Amino acid sequence: MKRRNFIKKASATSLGIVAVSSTLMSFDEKSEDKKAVILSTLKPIRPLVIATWNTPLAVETAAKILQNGGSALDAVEQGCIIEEANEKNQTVGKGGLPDRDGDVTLDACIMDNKGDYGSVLGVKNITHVISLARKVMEDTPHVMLVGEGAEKFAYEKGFKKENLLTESSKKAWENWKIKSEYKPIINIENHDTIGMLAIDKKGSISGACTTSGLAFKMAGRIGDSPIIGGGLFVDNEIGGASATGLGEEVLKTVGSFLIVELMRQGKSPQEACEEAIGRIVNKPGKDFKNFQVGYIAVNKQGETGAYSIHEWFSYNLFKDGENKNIKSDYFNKA
Ligand code: SD4
Repeated sequence: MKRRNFIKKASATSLGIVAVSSTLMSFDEKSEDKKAVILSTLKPIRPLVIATWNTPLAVETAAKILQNGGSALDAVEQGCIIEEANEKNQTVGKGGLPDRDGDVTLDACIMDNKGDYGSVLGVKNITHVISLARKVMEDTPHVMLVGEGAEKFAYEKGFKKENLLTESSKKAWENWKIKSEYKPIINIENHDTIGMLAIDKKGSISGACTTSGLAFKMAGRIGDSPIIGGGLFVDNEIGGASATGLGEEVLKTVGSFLIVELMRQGKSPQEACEEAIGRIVNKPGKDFKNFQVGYIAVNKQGETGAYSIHEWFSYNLFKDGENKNIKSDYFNKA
């Protein structure tokens, strides 16, 4: 049997043999530099949850569902719901910072182990857009609904109309209006878009991402978070990735899809996240000083990775029964 075919076969989990990506390096028969192929029978880590930023309650909620035998899809939805309801988190759900016109508009997407997804974009008056995205995935022939159409669909599905602009978000908007600086200044220590990836006891992977987007964005602006391959991507055979930070830069490099594809080629989740950040910061003339992007990733074996442009990106990780907030490594150490 050709070695290439052998690798393919050997990585099939149905054989109970698992190729560990950090050690399974890219294999090129013509390469002089023949790299070692190491197969492992290590048990995959599951259940597991990883989420962007300091989101202990969201991750704990998801983890409980998984520990009780629930699906990764339910776990990521219920986990994200926690942050959407958290009014103190001003970049997700209720209490999110509004656009320049004072409207809070939410973006979300969800993707399951079958490779199906649903997303909603620029939705007003609905707090739990992650559940709405799931409804799009499960109850419509489409994958994306935007604005008024998405809101109308929400009411048809029994979602309640809510005012998403809290007093403190309104105040922040009024302060912003004094200068009305039309540029996306990103406070690199205060991103709270939640991207979450989970592996359930059966080994199925799902992911979700929900946000109010960039504070004081132009009306109608959509970021990476509801765009599959941008803010989130899951391939149940390989793993998943999610993004936070300046969505425009994530979209230009199709970051989450890129990370999953790099893992497919044999990179570890950490290596894949680092390369995806590299694709942004290494563009000629790119001035990355004033924006942040952070990625998280997990592969089928439950290896995880995280990397950001600047310091202070963190993530919550639940594995082996423990839920920890971990500071990510980062590029800009100058
Ligand atoms: C966006 N990526 O809309 C989102 C914003 C974000 O923490 O992640 N903020 O571009």
